[in-house]
Amino acid sequence: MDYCLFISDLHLCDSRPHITQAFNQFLEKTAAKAQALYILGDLFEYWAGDDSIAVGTYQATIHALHKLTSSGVAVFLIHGNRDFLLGKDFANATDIKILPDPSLITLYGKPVLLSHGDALCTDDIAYQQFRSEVRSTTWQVQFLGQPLAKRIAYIEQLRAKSEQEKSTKSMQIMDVNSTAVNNLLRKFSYPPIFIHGHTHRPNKHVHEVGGSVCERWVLGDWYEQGSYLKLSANGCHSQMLAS
Ligand code: LP5
Ligand code: MN
Repeated sequence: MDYCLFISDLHLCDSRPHITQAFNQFLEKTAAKAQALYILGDLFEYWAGDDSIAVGTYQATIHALHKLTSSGVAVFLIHGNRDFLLGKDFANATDIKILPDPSLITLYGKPVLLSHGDALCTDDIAYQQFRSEVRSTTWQVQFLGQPLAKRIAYIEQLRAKSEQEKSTKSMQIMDVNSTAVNNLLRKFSYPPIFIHGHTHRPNKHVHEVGGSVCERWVLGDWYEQGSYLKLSANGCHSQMLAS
């Protein structure tokens, strides 16, 4: 009970029903015993706006998350690049608290920095330009003003364009930029733990900066096998779900 769990990049969608099933089991059997669950972005393959709550694809997950929060487990979420339109209605339907990206929290007496991680990929200029546009209020008001079917059709085109562009980008461009990481750590006074996802390259990196040591834990995706990070007073441990 005295631990918190961290997950990201599940990319739940109709075409991968086994992941939705694995996630439901994870909520019932694993997250139910935790103090809190932190979802660090890209829970869904995409989220076109909160009117998607009524769409069948999402209902089982929304119900399962609400069941978890009703049982007393606190659930927090940071937006990913695919589900940054999750809003107040989703938060109300699940009783999840949406946190800003990045967020500094304190757990077991230690500062812990949380982020999705896409903002750190500063070498990916095309993505960062796209990101700043779609994260603006003006763009979002205009986008959400369109009918759901039209938004989904646009997202489908965008997904195809993104996949095509990614195939031309190097692995290095699509990773976090080390200066961006160091700048963020400095901004938050060198927290001992930093957890993020997005790159789908699960790992533990140790940064010795500003005379401090920071463990940067990168979460894995759930494409092949579910995984999570467990944080207790004894520190962080990454865990795989049984496949
Ligand atoms: O998600 P991932 O890891 O696969 O790729 C990201 C970057 N791509 C994206 C796009 C999403 O994957 C697509 C789904 C998003 C749904 C969002 C819903 C909200 C509404 C938004 C509607 C517009 O984030 C990818 C990065 C990669 O991470 C690694 O960091 O490289 O970035 C890109 O590939 C983006 C391109 O480089 C630039 C895209 C310009 C798009 C211009 C508009 C095109 C309109 C399409 C119509 C033809
Ligand atoms: Mn992402």
